[in-house]
Amino acid sequence: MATELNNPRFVADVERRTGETQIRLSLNLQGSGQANLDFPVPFLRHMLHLFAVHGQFDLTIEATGDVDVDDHHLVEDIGLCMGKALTIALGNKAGIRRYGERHTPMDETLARCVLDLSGRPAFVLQADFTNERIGTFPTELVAEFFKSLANEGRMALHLAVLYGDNNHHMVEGLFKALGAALRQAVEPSGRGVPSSKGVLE
Ligand SMILES: [Mn+2]
Repeated sequence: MATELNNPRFVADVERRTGETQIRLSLNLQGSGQANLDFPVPFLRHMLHLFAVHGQFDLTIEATGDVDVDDHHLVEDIGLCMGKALTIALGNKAGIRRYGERHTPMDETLARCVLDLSGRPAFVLQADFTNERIGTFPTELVAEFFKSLANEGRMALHLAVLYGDNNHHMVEGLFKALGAALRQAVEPSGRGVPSSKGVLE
């Protein structure tokens, strides 16, 4: 199914309401690292603040959800909305680099992100987390968030913690690496759509 895609505008607003979550999100890929995050999952706020700063993106999120049940729905749906915003903001991806990669040390931890804004969702996370929770945040939701982002952002997202001890540092390294790698991938590079097929959908 062909869809009309505009040239990249680098900004997008997304609103999503379900019986489980209510989310309003604004993303500016050519921002300056301003994060305004208002939702009741403190650890994810901390991580997305790092993502915005290290990617130099402006990111505003106002969200509520059924966190009295579990953080799961809100974390997953914020990932979906971020991916959707990325897809809208990049349009036909003309003139961007497409690929990004970054290693990020965080004290004793080394994290890596390699991504391709290919239009084809794929997700790999290699990380040996040792704690079930980081603060009150269920560690298994780290993968859920990134998977949602990769699916709706239509990217191949490869994340790895090469080594490390502290679980907080491991996740922090991943989010910082993601921000920096994504920034690289959306930077200007030539004029055309960066694919031998001529389209990236
Ligand atoms: Mn921290």
